[in-house]
Amino acid sequence: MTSVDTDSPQFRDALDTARRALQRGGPLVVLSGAGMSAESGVPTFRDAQTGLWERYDPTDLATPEAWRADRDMVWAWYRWREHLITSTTPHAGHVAIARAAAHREVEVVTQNVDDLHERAGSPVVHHVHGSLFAHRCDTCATPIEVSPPPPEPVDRLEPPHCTRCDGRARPGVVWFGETLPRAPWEAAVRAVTAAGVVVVVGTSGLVYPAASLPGLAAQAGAPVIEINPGPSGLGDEVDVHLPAPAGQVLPALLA
Ligand code: BJW
Ligand code: ZN
Repeated sequence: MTSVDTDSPQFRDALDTARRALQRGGPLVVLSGAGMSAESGVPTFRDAQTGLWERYDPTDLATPEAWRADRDMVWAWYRWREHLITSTTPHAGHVAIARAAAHREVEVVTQNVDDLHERAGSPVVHHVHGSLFAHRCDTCATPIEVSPPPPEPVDRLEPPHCTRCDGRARPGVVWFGETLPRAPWEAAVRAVTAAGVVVVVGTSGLVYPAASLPGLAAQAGAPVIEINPGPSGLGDEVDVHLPAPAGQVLPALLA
């Protein structure tokens, strides 16, 4: 991760600008991506990766084509990620967002398929890319309860059968080429267009339609604050960029 000097005058100026933007009335909307979970130990998609991530391009596995080509491999990978996430905990940034909801209206719109915002106590979380834990039949979409994931990564695992048809359990996430679930997507669009201020944290801003949400907020008149230690695909829609890790800057910003 890029190291930043959070004591520099430039960073302090940016933090002051962001704090003033937060003083505007109206709901605070947080748009989070994989970088939000990074300091909890969940690997992102597009940063340099370690371990199992080195063997796979995660975005190659996040497709219906990958599922059709090698279901047992994709299922094993998602089960391993479930295990990984259940062994992590929310960090100070998740907690700061949850605490902010005690004194103002806060809605979280997340691309993340983990449950770290909920476990930190955020009351309103819209999962626009679904959830790792909401397994359903790949054929008839019936929800399917599955056993806990194996504690060690395995190369292949057969997904359980559906009880209603000859389909199999699949993860409840949104793969490339699939439509986003209607209710969270509509809630996300409503939230950003009604926002008083928007904080975008830990996303490369490359995946659509989620990457269009900061622009919608800016068009509707909300100041957009970006927290990301690295560069992103977001541009003019961002009013102030705080180049620091979420766990470090969110507690300072929202305190
Ligand atoms: C830190 C940090 C720290 C590090 N603190 N920050 C319009 C234009 C072009 C293409 C399209 C378009 N509309 C649709 C498309 C196609 C496609 C798309 O966008 N492709 C692009 C890649 C070009 N979109 C879709 O297919 C979407 N569906 C759709 O549009 O349906 C309509 C349709 C149907 C049929 C045909 C056409 C259209 C669906 C997208 C689904 C994305 N799914 C995934 C996998 C989810 C399941 C899983 O988890 O396995 O979602 S892909 C992956 O990327 C995942 C993420 O949610 C998503 C975004 O990634 P994110 O969160 O931004 O993470 P990273 O890794 O990219 O970035 C991390 C960032 O954190 C970095 O910037 C770091 O610097 C930063 N960071 N540490 C703060 N400590
Ligand atoms: Zn079924």
